[in-house]
Amino acid sequence: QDDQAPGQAQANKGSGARAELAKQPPTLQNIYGRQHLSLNGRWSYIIDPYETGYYNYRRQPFDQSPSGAGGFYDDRKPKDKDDAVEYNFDGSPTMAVPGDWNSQAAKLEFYEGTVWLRQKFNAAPKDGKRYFLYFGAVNYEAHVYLNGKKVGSHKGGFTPFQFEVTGRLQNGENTVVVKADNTRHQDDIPTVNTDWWNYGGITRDVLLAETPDTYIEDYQIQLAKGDMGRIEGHVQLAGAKRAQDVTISIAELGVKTLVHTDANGRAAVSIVLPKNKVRYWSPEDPKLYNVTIAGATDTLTDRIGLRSIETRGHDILLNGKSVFLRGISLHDENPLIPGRLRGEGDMRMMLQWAKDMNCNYVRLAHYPHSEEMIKLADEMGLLVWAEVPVYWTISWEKPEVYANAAQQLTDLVVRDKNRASVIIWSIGNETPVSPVRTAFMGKLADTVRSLDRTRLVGAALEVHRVGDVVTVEDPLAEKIDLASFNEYAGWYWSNNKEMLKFSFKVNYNKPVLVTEFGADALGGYHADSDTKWSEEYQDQLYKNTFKLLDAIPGLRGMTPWVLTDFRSPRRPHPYFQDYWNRKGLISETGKKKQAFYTLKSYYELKQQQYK
Ligand code: GCB
Repeated sequence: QDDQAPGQAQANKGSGARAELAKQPPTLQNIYGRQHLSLNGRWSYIIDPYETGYYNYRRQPFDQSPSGAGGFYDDRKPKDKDDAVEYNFDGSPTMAVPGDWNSQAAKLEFYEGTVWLRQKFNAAPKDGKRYFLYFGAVNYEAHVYLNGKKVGSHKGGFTPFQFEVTGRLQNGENTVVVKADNTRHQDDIPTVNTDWWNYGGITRDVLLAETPDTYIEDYQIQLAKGDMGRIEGHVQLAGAKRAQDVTISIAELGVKTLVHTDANGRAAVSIVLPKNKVRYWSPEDPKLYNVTIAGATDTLTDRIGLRSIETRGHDILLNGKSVFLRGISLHDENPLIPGRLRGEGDMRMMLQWAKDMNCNYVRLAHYPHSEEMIKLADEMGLLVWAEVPVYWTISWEKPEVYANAAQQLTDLVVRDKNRASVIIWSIGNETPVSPVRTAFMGKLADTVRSLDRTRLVGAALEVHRVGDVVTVEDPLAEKIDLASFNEYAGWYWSNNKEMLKFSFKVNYNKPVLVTEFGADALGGYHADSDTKWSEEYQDQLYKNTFKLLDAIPGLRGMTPWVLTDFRSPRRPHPYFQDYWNRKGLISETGKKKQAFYTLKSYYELKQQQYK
């Protein structure tokens, strides 16, 4: 496979990697379905605010010097008593990986900068096998070294990346060192200004995957657009013997289809499904089929749901039937730690809370959540809005910023394209209307459609208010499938007493999704419903909001802001906030606020209406 992963090309540019590092095969589809060794666990770490382990005293990167040596990634020990080394991973503290660093050491709570992390592992590389060092996510920039040699770098805090390390693994002990840097920059995605904690570190799984010499690199197995009787997709092999016979089978449906990959390793897949046998995936029946892809050299199994999604006028049709999206927004954060979700238990807790509220849908804001989260949504029966961190005021005019955004979007779609739960790709949140922004976001919409024609494209738009009339009008709305917008009546604008004066005017014949509304409430703080920060205020705001939104023709769903309280540096009020955004329906101690039950009752009604 000669193709260079677009992500890797972009990531390596300007990041100090040498030319030979630039060529990396595309990220493996279905990493968890592969033979792999988990490198999760306790990693030793060194906090390095001045990047002493990366630059020499003339500020030149060690890894670009002729020897490539000198950085902390050498993991050096003094040779003798007359040798001084100013760092030592042995004897340095350790932290859990996956895990953000902010929640693991008091001195890292507000830290933004470089931390070095080291892990040792044993390997026994076999001839004829290929090895990939895979990271589920590192926020934000990662430089990765194996046994003292650089294997690559990556930018972007929420998407997976990998480096092929075939021929670089040692028999026996190996050392992997990661320089993780969560410094914010105006020209990154996201930019400097957000309303969430800038959790740094290796926040998702690290795996060493093994594949055969010629392996299944990627596949797409989903219902064809507009045809519930047929699967359409592709299979992509990589390696010397990439022209092969490959069978795709779904034993439970009696399906077995043979394709032949071409000289580039690619084959289109089209499978006619047996009539009246398929159980279509839905929140009520999240049926997943075991799909096996088998070539002469490699076999992979995935659990895949089959469902269709489309819009018609105001309706969202799931498997041909109009649905109301009973949703909630959530961050990738466990309020109880607090910190990033670290594993399946955390993820189940969050999604179960959504289900307890009678949700059939979640907005995974404001960046890609983990692959495991999406798989759980598949399994638990929750529809998903998946998003990239094109949030607020991006540097719209710079081509490299666009390239970064497009790359993160591409990596998200490539990773999750086989997940039935994902019905909407969101290209951003509350981006301010202007010609450059609309050109930027319009191109993102085109990009996502070129990658996946089967799902809907959304964006959380802003509204504008003239007097009491709230209008949804944005040239970007023409490019997406939904009239989807955030509104803060009763919180940022006006109050509970007066908010019912507002009316909404949506100028599009598209399904209306209210992607956010909400109010802060400190869990356990009780007052009357006119007192901001009280549970009663939040509860009343929800009741008022249902009245306002139910009056919008075409309302087909909502994702109030937000499932749980979450940490934000923008929220310093000492009593009510203490660096928490309190719009959660569940507090940071896991207690359900009053509005939780109000939303739950409202969703019970909607469920009846759309039965
Ligand atoms: C918004 C943002 C969200 C914030 C929220 C708030 O409009 O999309 O990220 O956290 O408002 O609480 O202000």
